[in-house]
Amino acid sequence: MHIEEIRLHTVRLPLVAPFTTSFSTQTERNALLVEVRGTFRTADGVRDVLGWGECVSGSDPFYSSEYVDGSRHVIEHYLAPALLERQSHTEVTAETVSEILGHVVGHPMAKAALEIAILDAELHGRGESLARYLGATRTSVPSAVSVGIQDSIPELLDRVGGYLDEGYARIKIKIKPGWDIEPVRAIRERFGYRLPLQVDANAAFTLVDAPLLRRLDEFNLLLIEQPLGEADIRQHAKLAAEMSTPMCLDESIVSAESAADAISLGAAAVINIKAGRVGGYLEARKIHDLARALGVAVWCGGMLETGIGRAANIALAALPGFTLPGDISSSSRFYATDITEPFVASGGRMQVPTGPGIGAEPLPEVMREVTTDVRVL
Ligand code: OSB
Ligand code: MG
Repeated sequence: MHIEEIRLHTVRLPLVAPFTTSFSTQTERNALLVEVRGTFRTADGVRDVLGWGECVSGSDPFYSSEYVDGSRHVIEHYLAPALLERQSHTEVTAETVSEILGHVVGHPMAKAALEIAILDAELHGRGESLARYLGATRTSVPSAVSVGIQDSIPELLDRVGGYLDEGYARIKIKIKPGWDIEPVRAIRERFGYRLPLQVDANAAFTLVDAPLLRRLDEFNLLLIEQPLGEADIRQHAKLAAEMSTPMCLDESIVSAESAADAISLGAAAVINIKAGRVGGYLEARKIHDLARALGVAVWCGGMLETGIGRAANIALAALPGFTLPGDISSSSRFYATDITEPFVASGGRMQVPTGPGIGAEPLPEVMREVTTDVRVL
């Protein structure tokens, strides 16, 4: 496409309830959205196109090194200028974005947001959905939910019960040292051993905790997600060899290369794929393809996305290798008012958007209320 303008919108959305992980408690989401306007050449002429992408970095650099203000800065001062410079002599396409931005070290979430906004615009030009473009084979995907750390076991059981009443296909609970075995035991005692259940530690443990973590083996969990540090791929392999619960990596998988390393070392029986963490939906598809070829299950992670990021995640999760339910819940799980038409799961499933591109766009009247900053690049 030819890019005419890139706009960065920062929005602030209150959460319906605080979301606590081993690394923070969040009561709102500050999200950075990329809007790309330009033109796209088709067989019948040149069309105006518009695309949207969501940057999944959080307010603070606690999940990974990226954070909203840093992402906005690197897009404004490095990434967007690199794309605009390139198109002064060569056409920029979504499939060349990661190569064009390759000289900037890191910042995968910022790069991913630009790539998906350009891809959304191009797919609008071609009248093709993201799901179809990526190679999706399903028209709906299972909808599962991530439950934050609660103040007490009774509150946890209430929340889980509420989500089960809503029909979610699987429950994931966040764990940390001191909130680990007992919450899992309580859920099993209340809801039974057949409920699809998994845990996510967000890197809060070390190998010294192996004897404790092994106690999770008796609870028939689908998987344990990222118990150890981001850089600890070898330690995860060691821990995996000592546990029967399947080992799943999130933070440690930053590229197709790290996915291949983790799989070959025995550190990942399962991979949580988040497009932002790996630099975009194209790299995410690569990891899917690699894992599928090697018989490793993948599922689609979430980062409290607004409807823009959620729409794209649903398309990704419709690929055939996504054999476990993803952290793809209804918009209402986090937001009373989403910036797009809300996504609503029904019967534990979410319909895959069929419209062109990601199949969702911000509602101007909501954007007017929640926008805190706009930059025109
Ligand atoms: O580790 O999967 C994670 C949210 C923010 C940062 C990291 C994680 C999460 C979640 C939420 O678990 C998943 C969702 O968006 O539903
Ligand atoms: Mg995780």
